[in-house]
Amino acid sequence: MPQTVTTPTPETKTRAKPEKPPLYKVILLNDDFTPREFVIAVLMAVFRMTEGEALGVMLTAHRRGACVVAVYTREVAEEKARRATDKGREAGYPLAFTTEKEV
Ligand code: NFA
Repeated sequence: MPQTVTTPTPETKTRAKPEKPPLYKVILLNDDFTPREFVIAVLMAVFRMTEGEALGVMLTAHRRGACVVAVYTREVAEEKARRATDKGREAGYPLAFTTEKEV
């Protein structure tokens, strides 16, 4: 007679865990030429910030040299940094946004 082997059902199921995508910071860099109001307008348009949020980020970059604007997946971070930097260039300003992988 062949034996019937019953494997106990584990109470906690083990699943292949989808890894979280790495996140990237978008960083606003200070410069001496871009007008404050222009920086605020770009932050509001590209990063969907309120005027108050944009003012805070702009002032932090102005005082400290740089400020983290927001965190996204790599494609979104790079696209937003590029669009925001392009808005400055189109207006003749050296405004710059970079991206940096979160540790
Ligand atoms: N430092 C710029 C000025 O005084 C303002 C600025 C802030 C530019 C943050 C770029 C980033 N007009």
